[in-house]
Amino acid sequence: MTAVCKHEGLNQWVDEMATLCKPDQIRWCDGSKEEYDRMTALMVESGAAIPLKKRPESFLFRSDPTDVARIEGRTYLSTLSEEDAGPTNNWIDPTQLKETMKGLYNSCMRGRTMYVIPFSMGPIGSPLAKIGVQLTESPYVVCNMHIMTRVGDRVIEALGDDGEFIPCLHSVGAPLEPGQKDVPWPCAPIKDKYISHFPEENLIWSYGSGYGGNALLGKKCLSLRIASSMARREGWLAEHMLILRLISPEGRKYHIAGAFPSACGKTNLAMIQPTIPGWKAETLGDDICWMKIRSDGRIHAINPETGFFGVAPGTSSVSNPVANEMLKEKTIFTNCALTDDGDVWWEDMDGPPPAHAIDWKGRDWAPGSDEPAAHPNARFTSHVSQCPSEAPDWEDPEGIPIDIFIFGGRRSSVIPLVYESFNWDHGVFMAASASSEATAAILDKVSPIRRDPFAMSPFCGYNMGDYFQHWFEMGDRLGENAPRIFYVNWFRKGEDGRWLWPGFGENSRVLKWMCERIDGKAGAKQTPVGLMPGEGDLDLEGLSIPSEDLRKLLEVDPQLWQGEIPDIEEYFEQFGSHLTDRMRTQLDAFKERLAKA
Ligand code: GTP
Ligand code: SPV
Ligand code: MN
Repeated sequence: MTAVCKHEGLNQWVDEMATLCKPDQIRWCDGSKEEYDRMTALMVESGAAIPLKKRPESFLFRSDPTDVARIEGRTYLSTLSEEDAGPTNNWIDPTQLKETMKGLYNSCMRGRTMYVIPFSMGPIGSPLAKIGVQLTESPYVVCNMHIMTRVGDRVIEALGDDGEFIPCLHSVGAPLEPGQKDVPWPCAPIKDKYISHFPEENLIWSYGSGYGGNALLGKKCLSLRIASSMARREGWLAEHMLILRLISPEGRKYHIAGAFPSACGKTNLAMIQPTIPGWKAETLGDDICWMKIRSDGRIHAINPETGFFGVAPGTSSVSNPVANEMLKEKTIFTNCALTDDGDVWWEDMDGPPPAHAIDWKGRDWAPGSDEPAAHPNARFTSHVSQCPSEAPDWEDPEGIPIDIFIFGGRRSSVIPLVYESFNWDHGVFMAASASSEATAAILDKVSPIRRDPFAMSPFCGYNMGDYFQHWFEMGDRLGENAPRIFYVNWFRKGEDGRWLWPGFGENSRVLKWMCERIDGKAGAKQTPVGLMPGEGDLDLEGLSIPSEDLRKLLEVDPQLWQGEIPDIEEYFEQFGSHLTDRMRTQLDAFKERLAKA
């Protein structure tokens, strides 16, 4: 039963948006299992969803080929002053953007039902939680939101008659004329897509896309772009980070928050199965982390989401046994291939490829085909409760105290396997100068390597120069309680193109070194880039890795690093007066260390 909403402001906003979008009807979502089942049944009937014989309560969706990932070129941060959005965001004046978008929204839901999805990011009632309400005509979005967030009546109850909520208007932008037959994945052409944020009003307007972060507005739009802007005003952090608990053989718990750009290993690390005997890991989150300093002086983290929207290709019992298990039932698959016996398939899954499959575009596929069977950004949506490594206290409303921050990216050269910052300010500099190679998680091509500070470049809801300053200030407030900061690169390649580091579960060896650093048990050597494990400091027992590879992985080549400097400088330069002198001091000190090396 849908609760009657007594929130006048919310009712009025829903009315106004319905008047603009003109859906045939309006449905308030209650978040129940019945509702989820009703929606999937509807989509199976329409042909949008394919039930999977091999995986109970699981469905395959195929998106429109133009709607397969986030589109950064169509993502906007609309502040009154362009300077407040900063040089890393696309900016349009709010009045102008709203005019354009109102034109698109006008009658955009004709022939369809508008769903009202009240959702909470974070446990309802948690001091860290925020409530949003998404309007959408996409039943696919409703089902994904059921998995990824806390949806329904309990949110309406928590809102009461005057609670604060973040309005999130979404439309796929494909009205139906009377008698017009629907397509499996309605969306608008790329030129009409807009993923817009108005951080000064805590407002989100998304138009034209039904995929991932463009359409599941609790994710990047609310939990990162809008939340990071709120976090700056309110003195907390909203980050693109996984949250992981490591447990040593002695039972000591370490809490790690790690930021890597899209498709650079967050889900894999969040679900790591350590290969070192006696060490265990528990998953708290794989994409988004909200953190506040509490009265104990430490920074505490929650995962605002309730599900995983993870990259499918590459997932196997070897790379990610936890996810492999999690996906056996109750999962939504998008843009994977379909096998003849009613299962999904993707590149680098266990076992040999099927002799025949239907690819993500719905065409016949066989091994040796020119194109992959699954789209490289094909994804699964599964609830946290299905994750075998889920931490029992993952919903703790007060959050988990963080010991370690990890930053990183995907770089086949230059950047070593791991290094530690000398101190907080140096760590902020390391994170701010992070870089990564392009992946399939972004539709529009960016340069082959780009600066992606804190893995937040596409997700920071204000001027990124001010974001760096906010991080420096958080360090000042944390003082002695500040987590230690590390940088990792799992993606170093040899000249022959193979990975130098085995990665995945073996990454636990690097994590163990970090934990031992905190406890003062492991050694490190000084290098110009930071502190690195010296000979014998990494636990490599039972791992056969050529010593030459290891040498490369832990090598700092001052000349190669010199080559990074102009790019880092140019990147920082664009922030002008928004770049704090504290960052310039770090850059100068780094240049000096390199020159002396
Ligand atoms: P988003 O969901 O886009 O934010 O991505 P993510 O950061 O969660 O990335 P994910 O864990 O899904 O990894 C993406 C890709 O990186 C997959 O192809 C993985 O196989 C690969 N990958 C993850 N960890 C490792 C690693 O330790 N070594 C290597 N070589 N590849 C890895
Ligand atoms: C990312 O791109 O970082 C993702 C996928 O996690 S999406 O939710 O589509 O943004
Ligand atoms: Mn992500």
